[in-house]
Amino acid sequence: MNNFKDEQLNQFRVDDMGKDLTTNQGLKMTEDEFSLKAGERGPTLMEDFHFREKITHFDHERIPERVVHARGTGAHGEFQLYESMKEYTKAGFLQNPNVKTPIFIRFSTVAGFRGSADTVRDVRGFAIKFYTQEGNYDLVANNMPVFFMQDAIKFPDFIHAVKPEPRTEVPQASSAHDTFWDYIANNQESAHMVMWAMSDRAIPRSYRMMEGFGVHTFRFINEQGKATFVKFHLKPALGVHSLVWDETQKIAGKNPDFNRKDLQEAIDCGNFPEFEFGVQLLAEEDEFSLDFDILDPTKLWPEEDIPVKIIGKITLNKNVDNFFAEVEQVAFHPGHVVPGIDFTNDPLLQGRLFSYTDTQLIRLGGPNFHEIPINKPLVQFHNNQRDGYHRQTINTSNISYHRNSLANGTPKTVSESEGGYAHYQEKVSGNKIRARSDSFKDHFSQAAMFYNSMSEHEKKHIMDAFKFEVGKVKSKEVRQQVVDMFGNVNTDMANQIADSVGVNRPEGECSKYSKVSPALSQANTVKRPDTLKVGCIICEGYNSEEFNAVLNALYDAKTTPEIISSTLSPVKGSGGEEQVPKYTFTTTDPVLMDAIYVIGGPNLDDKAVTEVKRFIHETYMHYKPILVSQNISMLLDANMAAQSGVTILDGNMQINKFINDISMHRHWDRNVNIIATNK
Ligand code: HDD
Repeated sequence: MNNFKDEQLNQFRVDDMGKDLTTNQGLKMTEDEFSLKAGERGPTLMEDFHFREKITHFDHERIPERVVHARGTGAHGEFQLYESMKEYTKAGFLQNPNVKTPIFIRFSTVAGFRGSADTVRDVRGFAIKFYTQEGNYDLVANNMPVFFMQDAIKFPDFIHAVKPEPRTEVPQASSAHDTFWDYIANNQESAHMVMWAMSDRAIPRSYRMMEGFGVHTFRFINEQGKATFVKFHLKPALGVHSLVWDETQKIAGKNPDFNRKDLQEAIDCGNFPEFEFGVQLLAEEDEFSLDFDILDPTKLWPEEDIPVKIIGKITLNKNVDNFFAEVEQVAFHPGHVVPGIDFTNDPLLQGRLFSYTDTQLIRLGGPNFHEIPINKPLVQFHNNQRDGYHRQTINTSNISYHRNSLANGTPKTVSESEGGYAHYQEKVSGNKIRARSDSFKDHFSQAAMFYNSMSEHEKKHIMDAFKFEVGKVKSKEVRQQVVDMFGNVNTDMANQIADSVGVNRPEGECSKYSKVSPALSQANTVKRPDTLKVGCIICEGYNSEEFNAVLNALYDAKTTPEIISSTLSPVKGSGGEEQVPKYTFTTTDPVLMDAIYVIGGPNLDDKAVTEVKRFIHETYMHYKPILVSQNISMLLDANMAAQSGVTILDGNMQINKFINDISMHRHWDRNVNIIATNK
């Protein structure tokens, strides 16, 4: 099936390969290495238009990075609807399951600068542009279902607090500092979101393994004008998986582009990332039926109470051709809607509806950013807006005003039945007032529900994250305030944090909240071995029969085996065939693998033994599966073999076990202390 966006972009793609070098005016040049000078050793001449053009263009190459979500990556794909949503919405792209809608997606971190590391602890942006036949629809989402504040007017304050501190511009891409936690303790509506940010969700293994959430309550409107409240969800086919904290910090140095490369490589290999697209629906008459306000963006709708209805699928199937042109210039906006999708009075959403166009004006340099190829809708646009920086269209009509008779009143507005957008006529009344509704005043019940719903290892990770982050705060007063605040969520958790960061335990016990929502635990999501990276460590003379059996099983299970050895030279097995390693012990690292298989070989020298032990040790400490051949099982530390996810290979049964272990990804019940005690 044609991807119409791809066809549109094709008109703008330029291949310079094999071409003559010209100036921007199309003039072929004889020389591009030497500026025009008065004598071989003389000064460069003003006349050198080629030099001036080249340097001027270079001087102007940078545009302002996004004020938030500066670090990210993107890909093209398509949306496939499973069943018509006609009953709830008239949105064209949600009517016919036979129509595929082209999309562009951008994933991002929030706080870090454009060149910061991928694997930092942070929220991840999850922005999707649907190029529909009714214009662009943008779902500007995150990988967490709630937000730090209830009103957009606080967004600049929060961002100032989380960004590097103004005096020193440190720390980069990290919330582990005084101003962030000072903001949190003084703005307690952030409690629920902070619980998510301290959880494993904030350190995803892959953009392909994250859930996405539209956060706000939106409105669907059907053909009859009936409204239904809706929350949007994306669920990854591969389940939700995270890194462990120690890994993230090491990866930030070993491969700061970890998540970016992961996405690009998966798409290049044809392992197209997939996300199910779902909606939670709430009838308008049930607006007040929940025990929180559906306009409050610090609240989620528990899936056990309002199930997520899966209505379609997103597949990412093409990498960008040019990062700047596509990923850097894409401009999202929650206000890019289509008929059948409307807003609610969530004060965070209302404020966002202003901010996004405004930011593009400075970032992309003027009001014509909708004409940049990646932003251009598939349908033509016609109105009386004119001129401005970088205008591309040549509007031939002499008429650029409404109402007119010279152009028969065109471009003309159309009725709703002809596809015109009409805002939902919600009845609104009230006094003008700067205030927060009483219904927005509970800040802790869902924060507690989130914690209550975690598995034991997830709870431990949350506590460890708090201990790290709050432990980095220099102000003891702020540390105390944070501990007191989170005492409202869970006493045991707050006590442990207090003990670790050297402040008093919070007063009183918090046992008010017992609600649990199992869907919040990523431990309950899909587990599959597909695409997980298995480092296969080989050495000259390895057992070919065993290696082939394991490799075939790994491929059958759709994992991604990657061969590692001392050098990149081909390695000969016992059967005479050769394997060409992808990495050496120094060009990759155990933190970059999801599992390891160590076959070794008879010629494993001392240096290789040291490296293999390092790979085993790190992989073990990060709870990842390990398979070792029987003949080198002595490289395992004592008692390690008895631990979960560690296998010594002496037959096919063990290969199957290893594959199952990879599906589990992490083996949390492993005793990681045994290494320390045995050394
Ligand atoms: Fe935002 C970018 C998501 C609240 C103001 N936001 C941005 C991006 C994502 C989100 C994914 C990156 C888009 C891209 O990849 O280009 N933002 C959210 C979510 C929010 C949210 C899910 C709460 C539910 N944002 C929010 C508020 C404001 C902004 C309250 C301001 C009042 N956001 C912006 C921005 C950005 C942005 C300054 C920076 C770059 C851009 O828009 O294009 O306008």
